[in-house]
Amino acid sequence: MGAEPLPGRVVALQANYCLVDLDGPSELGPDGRLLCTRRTRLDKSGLQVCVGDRVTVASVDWRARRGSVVGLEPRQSLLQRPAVANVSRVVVVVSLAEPGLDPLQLTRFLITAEATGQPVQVVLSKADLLPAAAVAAWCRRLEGWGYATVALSTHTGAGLVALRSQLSQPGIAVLCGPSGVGKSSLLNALAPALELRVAAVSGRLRRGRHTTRHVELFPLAPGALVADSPGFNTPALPSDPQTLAAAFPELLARLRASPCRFANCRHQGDPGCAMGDSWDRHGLYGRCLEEVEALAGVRSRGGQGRHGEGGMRQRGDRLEPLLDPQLRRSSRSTRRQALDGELSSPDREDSDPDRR
Ligand SMILES: Nc1nc2c(ncn2[C@@H]2O[C@H](COP(=O)(O)OP(=O)(O)O)[C@@H](O)[C@H]2O)c(=O)[nH]1
Ligand SMILES: [Mg+2]
Ligand SMILES: [Zn+2]
Repeated sequence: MGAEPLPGRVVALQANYCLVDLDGPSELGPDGRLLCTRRTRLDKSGLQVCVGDRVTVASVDWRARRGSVVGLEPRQSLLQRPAVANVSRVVVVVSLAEPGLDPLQLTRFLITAEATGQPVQVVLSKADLLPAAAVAAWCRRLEGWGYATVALSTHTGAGLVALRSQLSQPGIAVLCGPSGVGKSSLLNALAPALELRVAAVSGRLRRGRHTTRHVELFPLAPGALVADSPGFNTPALPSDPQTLAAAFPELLARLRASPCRFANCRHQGDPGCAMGDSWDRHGLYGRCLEEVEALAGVRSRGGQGRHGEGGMRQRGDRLEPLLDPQLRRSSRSTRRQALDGELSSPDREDSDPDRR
C-alpha cells in the first residue's frame, strides 16, 4: 500500500471504474494501468471524472492492480460529447461516401468541437470512394469554412502521413464524428501496434467491423494521446445564439473585420448585416439558429413559437422581432431569466458527462 497519492490520467471508464495510467514507472512496470473505483461524486460540486482527467490515486493494491481515485485536477478544456477532459485538439471525421458527407451534420459536430476552445480540424475519410476532383472540391469548401482539412483513405494510405504527424504533437486529440466513417480504422492505420487490440474483437468472424462502445485514450507518440470514440449522429446545439455564432469561424473572421449594424444581428438577411447571404454556410447557420431559438423559446415560454417569423424592426441599436407587444415583453424577460439561470448554475459544464 503506498502512502502518497500517485498522479495519473484516466484513459477509459468501465461501469463504476476507471482505468488510470500512472505517470512514470511504477511497480506495475511500463504498462502501468490501475483499475480504480470512481466515486459518484468527487467533491461538493458533484464533479465526476471523465476520460482525459488528471487524477491522484491512493489505496493501491499492486498485486490486484486496483486503486481508488482520491483527487481530480482542474480541467484545461472539456469536450462535452464524447466527454473528454483536457483535450488539446479535436479532429472531426466524416466520410466522403458510405455514408455520404452531410454538411449540416458536419456543422453540428464542428459546433460541439468549437465549444472546447481548442484547435479544430477536419478529416475527410474514404477518399478512395470519390474522384480526386470531387475530393479536392470538398477540401476547398471546408477550408472556406475556416478549417484545416485532410482527405485520406485507410484503404490506399493516402493522407495518413500528414495526419499522423499532426496527431503526434503532445496532448490529447479526439477523433469524433458519426458512426461508420472509419474512425477506428483510422486509428489502427495510424498506430499499427494498437491493431491487435482492436482487430481482435471482430477478428476472423468477418463481421466487418469492431464497434466502439466507449471513449478510450491510446498513446500515439510520446506525450501524444488519441481518443477513439463511439459515433453518434446528432450532436446537440448550444443554448444561445451568441455561442452558436462563436462556433462559425468564417462568421467571426468577417465580423472582426466589419461588424454588422446591429449587435444582435441574426445574419439572415437582417438590415446592415456584414455577412450578406453569399457565404456558404448562410443556410446551415440559419437552420442551426432556428433550432437554437426554438429551444430557447421552449425553455422560456413553455413551447410558444420562436421569434423571427414576423420579421424584424429597428429599436435603438437593436433589432427586435415584430410580435404582439404583450408577448414580446414577457418573452424577452423570461428568456433573459432563463439565460441568467444557466450562466449562474455553478457546475453546468462539469455535471455528469455520461448523462449527456
Ligand atoms: N472505402 C473505404 N472504407 C473504409 C475506409 N476506412 C474505413 N472503411 C470502412 O468503413 C467501415 C466503418 O469503419 P470503422 O472504423 O468501424 O468506423 P467508425 O464507426 O467511425 O469507427 C468499415 O467497414 C471499414 O472497413 C476507407 O478509407 N475507405
Ligand atoms: Mg469505431
Ligand atoms: Zn449580420
